[in-house]
Amino acid sequence: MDWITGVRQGSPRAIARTITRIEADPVQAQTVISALHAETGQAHIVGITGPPGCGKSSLVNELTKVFRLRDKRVAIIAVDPTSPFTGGALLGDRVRMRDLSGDAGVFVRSMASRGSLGGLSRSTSAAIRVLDAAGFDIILVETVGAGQAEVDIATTAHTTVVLDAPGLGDDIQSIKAGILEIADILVVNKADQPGVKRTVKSLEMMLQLGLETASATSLDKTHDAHHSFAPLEGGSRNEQNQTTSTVANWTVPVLQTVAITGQGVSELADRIDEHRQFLQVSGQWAIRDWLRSRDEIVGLLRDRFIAEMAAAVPEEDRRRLITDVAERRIDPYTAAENLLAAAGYRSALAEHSPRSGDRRA
Ligand SMILES: Nc1nc2c(ncn2[C@@H]2O[C@H](COP(=O)(O)OP(=O)(O)O)[C@@H](O)[C@H]2O)c(=O)[nH]1
Ligand SMILES: [Mg+2]
Repeated sequence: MDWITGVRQGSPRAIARTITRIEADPVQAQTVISALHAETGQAHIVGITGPPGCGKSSLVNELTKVFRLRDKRVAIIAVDPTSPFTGGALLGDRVRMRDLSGDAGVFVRSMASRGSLGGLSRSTSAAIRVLDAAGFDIILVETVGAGQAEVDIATTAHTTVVLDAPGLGDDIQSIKAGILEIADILVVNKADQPGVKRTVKSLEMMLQLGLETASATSLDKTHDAHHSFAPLEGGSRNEQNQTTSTVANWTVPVLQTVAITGQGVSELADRIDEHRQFLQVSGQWAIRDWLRSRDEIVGLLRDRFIAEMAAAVPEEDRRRLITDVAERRIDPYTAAENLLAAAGYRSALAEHSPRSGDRRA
């Protein structure tokens, strides 16, 4: 198993190969993560998201230089919604990243986001774990703020930086209100361009509005989809939140940067570090780890479950079942029950029917 030694030693080739293995095959991912999980948990995972063209890649590049000057080892994952082989923007990114290459303290990788429902793929979280185990201090994950990936990054990252730039949306807000909820740090990049003040003002207004409408319990809305799974670990999320509600809250700063010159990037790096400290002191670092662990388990269960279902029921039968629901011959609950039964699972309805009484006793 010399790949694992290679990853531990931070060998770029070993890391690159391991990530490739993960991308190729979920079974490989299982082997890799089982071996490395215990050695993860140190890296600061920072999500960088925002509309296309706002300067995410340029900023990631500058940010990396700043962190390198501070002796941090930095890994970069650029999640491209298209294939890494066809993504046009990537060529420019490669040119930009060139001044970072040759530095053993920097690792750059682009990954496709396909493979899960529009969001971050399972292999992206696995790759993050690999880089964590490889000892990188900071893992910057660039995602295009264009859908599920931006919400996913908030559940994956410790710190989420949301970028905007003047002149992207004109009168229409280029950043949607929803994305502000996931921001720990807001950045208006291209501060050298006209309209910066207006963009900053409107972001500050939206932040203020959000603060007024958000209830104190909405700490992490992005996790609500899985709330029914929360009791897995006993302590509910609310219980956990109560432990931190007395700690001072984080105020989302609105920063200005010029990624092509590096202006303001050092302050951004400061704020990212401050946010890490805030998370650790307030106990939220552990909470986010807990939530991420839960989401990861749920995601794996879901993948596994769907795969089992697919293996148990031939595709044409599954298709026919879907058609039956679409054409109102049966309802979706019955269809799901049929699939469960075909895969050998007990019906949920049976639990509540009187006939199952003797079985439970
Ligand atoms: N004027 C100006 N241009 C910038 C700035 N940051 C990035 N750009 C340019 O904006 C374009 C898109 O940048 P890129 O980093 O690829 O954006 P991404 O799609 O968000 O990753 C490139 O041509 C950059 O050179 C900035 O602060 N000021
Ligand atoms: Mg980019």
